[in-house]
Amino acid sequence: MTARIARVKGRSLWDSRGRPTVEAEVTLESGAVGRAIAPAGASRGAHEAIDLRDGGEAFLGFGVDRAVAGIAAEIAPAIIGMDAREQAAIDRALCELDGTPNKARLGANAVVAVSMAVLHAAAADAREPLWRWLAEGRKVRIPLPEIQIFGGGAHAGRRTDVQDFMVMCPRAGSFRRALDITHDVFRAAGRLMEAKGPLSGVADEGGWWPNFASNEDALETLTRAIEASGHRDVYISLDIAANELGDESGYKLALDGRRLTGAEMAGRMIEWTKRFPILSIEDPAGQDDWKTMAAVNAAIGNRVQLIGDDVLVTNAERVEAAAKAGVCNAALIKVNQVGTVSEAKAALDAARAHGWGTLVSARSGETEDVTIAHLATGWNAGQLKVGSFTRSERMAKWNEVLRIEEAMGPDAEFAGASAFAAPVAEALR
Ligand code: 2PG
Ligand code: MG
Repeated sequence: MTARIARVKGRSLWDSRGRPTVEAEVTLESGAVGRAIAPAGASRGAHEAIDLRDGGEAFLGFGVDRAVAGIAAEIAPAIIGMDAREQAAIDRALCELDGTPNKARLGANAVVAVSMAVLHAAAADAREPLWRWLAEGRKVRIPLPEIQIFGGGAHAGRRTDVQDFMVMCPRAGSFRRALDITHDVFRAAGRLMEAKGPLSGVADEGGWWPNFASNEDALETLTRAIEASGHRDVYISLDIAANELGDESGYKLALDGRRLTGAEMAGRMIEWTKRFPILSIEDPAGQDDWKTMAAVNAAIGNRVQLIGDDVLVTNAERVEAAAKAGVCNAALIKVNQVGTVSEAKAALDAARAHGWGTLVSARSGETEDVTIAHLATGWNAGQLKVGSFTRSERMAKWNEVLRIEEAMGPDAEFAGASAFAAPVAEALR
């Protein structure tokens, strides 16, 4: 009975937006089984790995029959017989088999599902929960959650330009307490919107649908919601997803009726951090506008977390280049952005080597798959971004971390402020 791969099966299922997605199931000779489902982004960077979609009329072109067929025809024969515990070798084989720089041939959706399913199978074979299998005996921290209150941008019909209005509770002391506090802020935000009239459902990641007069109106409402919750030490975290707003030639804030140059965009970000309790900003400029990113980082990177998402696309080489250029102090890690578990881990390790914060992140299109809860904990990433505080494709991940925290018992250590790059953690003290 060995950990050699005996069977690899792909199938198409549905994601949280009701679009087709890929599930992979890997069975080992020992009988251990691992399963994983590919997530899908809506605000994507140009340098990301590419999903294989069928195109055509059916399912608006989002079908995944070709990706699933590739698992049976090519991926399964290539990795059957390999040892599931050799994740790096398997991921290398997947990359070589695909043969493109961005997984375009077999599809990042097929590749990531298989890569993560192999990981699950190896942990199941060892009879360990995935987080503990990944920790390899090292002490790991429970991640600090970054939780959305309003969802905007590409996840909400562009009702606000800023994509994610989130909160973080670095002093909560435990994951459970951080969620309790977030619950109160989320409800307070809903009550404020109800009182003003514009409460109208939730966006793609479960946050309140953002009916605001301006981006700053949203920031003010969130600040008031935090106050109304009665909790202290709750901070705002933004994903500007500025890639969706423009590039080095200028940024369009449609809701505010403004066009900003890169320098003005940097100025706007810096100003917001002075007016609102903002602790973290993701993608304040377009993916290739490193000049604006570096300007923001130089001005406030000593006290505000600046996360690269579309700018880094979970790519270790881009992390290295970005570190040289001084564009951010934290990296968002999305396995499907690069395609395999090993490449995502390499990007995380590169970011950590530069003293950055690291956040394992979901995509806007998700499922019941909770792999990221285990990656964030087992890799000791320090932070976890999942989306908001409603809908089970989001809550499943938060709930999984609660189980992990309970399983760790008195040994559980909440990452809290230690999750940030040293200067930001220091500024919080
Ligand atoms: C992001 C993610 C999650 P998407 O920009 O960080 O919020 O969005 O999955 O659509 O890229
Ligand atoms: Mg982002």
